[in-house]
Amino acid sequence: MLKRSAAAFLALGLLVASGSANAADETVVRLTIKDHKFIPDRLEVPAKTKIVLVIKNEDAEPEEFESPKLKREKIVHPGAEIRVILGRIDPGEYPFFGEYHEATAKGVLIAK
Ligand SMILES: [Cu+2]
Repeated sequence: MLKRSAAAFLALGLLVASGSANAADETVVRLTIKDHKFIPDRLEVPAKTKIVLVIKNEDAEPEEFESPKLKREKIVHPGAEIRVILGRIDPGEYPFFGEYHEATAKGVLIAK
């Protein structure tokens, strides 16, 4: 009985360990669209690490997150939240903008 619970405990420990290792490998960065602007408009992320951008649109109109340099283009519906997986990017500056409100919705992601 004691041996069995020790084995179960060890198995659970391994599951938890591998789960947290995956999470640590990923950097989640949040962007909010409000009043046709990106908040924040400047993001710093670690280079060469898996980056996941979570973009929430708090406006009543759709917006399109677009960055030719990041090769991403994705519509965010009003009230919706999307995940944009950028993968591991090289150090540098990556401008982005909202295609539907380009005059105000702009920002830059900086990988260091
Ligand atoms: Cu577009």
